Amino acid sequence: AAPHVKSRCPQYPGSNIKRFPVPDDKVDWSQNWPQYKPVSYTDPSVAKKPAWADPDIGSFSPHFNTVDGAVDRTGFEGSYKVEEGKPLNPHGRTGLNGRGLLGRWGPNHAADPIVTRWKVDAKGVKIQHLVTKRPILQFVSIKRKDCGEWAIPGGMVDPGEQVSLTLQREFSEEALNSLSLSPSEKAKIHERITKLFKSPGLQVYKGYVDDPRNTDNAWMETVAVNFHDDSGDSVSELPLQAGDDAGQVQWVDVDSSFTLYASHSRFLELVAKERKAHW
Ligand code: RP5
Ligand code: MG
Ligand code: MG
Repeated sequence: AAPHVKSRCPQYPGSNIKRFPVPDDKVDWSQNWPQYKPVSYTDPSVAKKPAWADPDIGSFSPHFNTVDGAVDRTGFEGSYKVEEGKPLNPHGRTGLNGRGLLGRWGPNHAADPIVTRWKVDAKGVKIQHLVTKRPILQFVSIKRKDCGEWAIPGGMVDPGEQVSLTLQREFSEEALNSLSLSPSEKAKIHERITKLFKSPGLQVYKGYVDDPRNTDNAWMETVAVNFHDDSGDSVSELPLQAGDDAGQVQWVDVDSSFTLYASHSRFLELVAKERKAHW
C-alpha cells in the first residue's frame, strides 16, 4: 500500500504544532532512522481527561490488541506493536507522538455511513456521465467544522456500541441534525431512516484511515458501509440539515475529482465500483 500522506500533514490540526518531517522512504518502522525526533503532542481537549479519552500511559496500562472492557482495542488490520507501553501506528511514522486530538491510545474506531442515490433528471431518469457513460451516484456529504473539508458524516463508535447503531446515529446527528430536534420530530426521522439502515448495507472498507489527526501512537480506523436508496424514495426525500460537527450538508455527485477528508475518496471509489457507477 502507498505510504500514508495526511497522517504526515506538516501542520497538526487544531494547533500550531509542526510535525517532524518524515520522507516517504522513512515511513516504515523497519527503516532504521536514529535521527528521527518526533514532536510530542497531546491536545488540551484530550489532556483534560474527558470521558471519551484514555488517561496517560504510566498511570494507566490498557490491554492492547484486545477488547478491553467496553473499549475495543483490536486493530482492524491485525495486531499492532506496543513499544515501551505505547502502541505503534501500523502504517508507520507520522512525525508526532502522543495522542494529538485522539482520545484512545492505539486504534480509535469510527464508522462511516455512505448514503447514496442515483442522480436523476426531472422525469426521474438516471443521468449518465458524458465520458464514462455510467450512471452517476450522489452521496450525502457534510462539511466538517474542524477543517472545512467535505467528508462522509462518520463518527466514533462509543464504547460497547454496535457499529450498525453508530452508522445510523452519526448520520442522524450530522446530516439530519437529530440532536436539535424535538422528541416528536426525532421519532419521525427515526422511523423514516430505520428502513434504510435496517438493511445490513454494503461494507466497502474496514481498516486504517489516513486521517490528519493520526500520530505514532494513536490512529483512526473505520468501517465504511454503503446504504443505497435505489428507488430514491426513502432517505432521498428527507430534509438534510447539518448538525453536531457538520457545518453544511448536501447531496454531492460521486466523482474522482471531488476532494474529500482523510481517505474518504477511496471509500467512495469502492462504492462506485461495486454499484457500477461513474467514478
Ligand atoms: C475519520 O474521522 C473517519 O473516517 C470518520 O469519518 C471520522 C470520525 O471522526 P469524527 O467525525 O468523530 O471527528 O477518520
Ligand atoms: Mg459525530
Ligand atoms: Mg463526525
